[in-house]
Amino acid sequence: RSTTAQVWEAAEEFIRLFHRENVDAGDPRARLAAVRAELAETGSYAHTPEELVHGARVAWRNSNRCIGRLYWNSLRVRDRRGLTDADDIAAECFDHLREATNRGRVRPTITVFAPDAPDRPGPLIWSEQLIRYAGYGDHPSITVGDARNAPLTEALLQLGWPGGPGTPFDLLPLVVQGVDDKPRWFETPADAVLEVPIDHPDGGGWADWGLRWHAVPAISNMCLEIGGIHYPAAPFNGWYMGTEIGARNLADTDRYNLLPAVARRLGLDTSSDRSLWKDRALVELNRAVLHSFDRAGVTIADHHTESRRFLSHMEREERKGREVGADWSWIVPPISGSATPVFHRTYEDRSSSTAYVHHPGAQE
Ligand code: HEM
Ligand code: NRG
Repeated sequence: RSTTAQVWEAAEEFIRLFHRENVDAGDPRARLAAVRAELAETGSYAHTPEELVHGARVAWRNSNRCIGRLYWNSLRVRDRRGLTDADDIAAECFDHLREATNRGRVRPTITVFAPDAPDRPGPLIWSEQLIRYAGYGDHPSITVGDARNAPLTEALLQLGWPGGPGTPFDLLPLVVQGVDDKPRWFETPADAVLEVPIDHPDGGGWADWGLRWHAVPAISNMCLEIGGIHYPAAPFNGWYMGTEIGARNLADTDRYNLLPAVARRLGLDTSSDRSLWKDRALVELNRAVLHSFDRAGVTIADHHTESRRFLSHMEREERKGREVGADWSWIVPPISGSATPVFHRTYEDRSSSTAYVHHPGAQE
């Protein structure tokens, strides 16, 4: 919990930044006085709709781990700060998915629910993302589905979810904890989720394998902090970079662990690491992901393009007199790092009080 003095410090910095970056908003003095008075009286203050929009965008701009920041200023912001109840929040999350998916032309979007109040925490979304696949089993080597989501799957079963059909790609319900309530689960409507079947451009029976992934990554367990105000439920999405799916979700040994199966399908010699069968399988799996999203008409970036965009972003920001923070170990793509320009330099990992922050104890 922050003291009023800490909230004021962050608020003052944010309001000054807002007025500096939005010259139409005029001189900040009147607004600063109003915020100070509201803080003194209530222990909190309410952002104007314009401050909320800019704050959510600046928090994206400040996301040191995100390579996709070139378009930070066009984030669509859905202001749902009036909502505190789980069923309203779940319904708005599903509408968020429909609007953001946009039949495949993915639109970066955030929905902001009620903030923490001084005497009462705001709502919380337990699910790491709005769309997650179940993981059944308590050890990665025996899990059916996504082992990363085994704890969430277990929590759902404890909450009375009957379980899905048991495929490797069962959609989990969304878990939402409203204000003054216990967590509740909500079955995700099929029409809110677009999925892409994975096929390979050279054929070889990949389509019959039944691999798939969802079109939209929507992180729902980070807290949006703007000028000292905390929005604990504020799910956001952009589009995927192919490597997130092809080099991590489907490939990591503690996720779908598919490299051995891909290598077998390609007829590679897996008897020695030195045949580089893992490397070759990774490349083909990533080709399959990009090819499949393209064929389905779903927005996806490749890591070469997204790396170039990130360096354009840095140049543009620096021309505007703003320093860009970044975390090398998250920015560099998980395959072919040195073939992308983001690899060949260093970054400052600076922090800001307007940011997306992991809840203590949440999955990173
Ligand atoms: C992380 C790409 C949009 C905020 C990442 C990562 C990638 C990425 C590749 C690293 C993920 C990982 O290794 O697991 C993109 C692309 C976008 C996009 C291609 C397309 C528009 C957004 C938006 C926001 C955002 C709209 C917020 C408004 C973040 C944050 C992280 C992140 C906070 C770090 C997550 C964590 O700590 O777990 N992004 N992103 N990104 N991105 Fe983006
Ligand atoms: N690697 C995760 C998603 C993390 C965020 N990535 C984005 N964010 N592209 C995964 O599901 O693979 N975004 O807001 O677009």
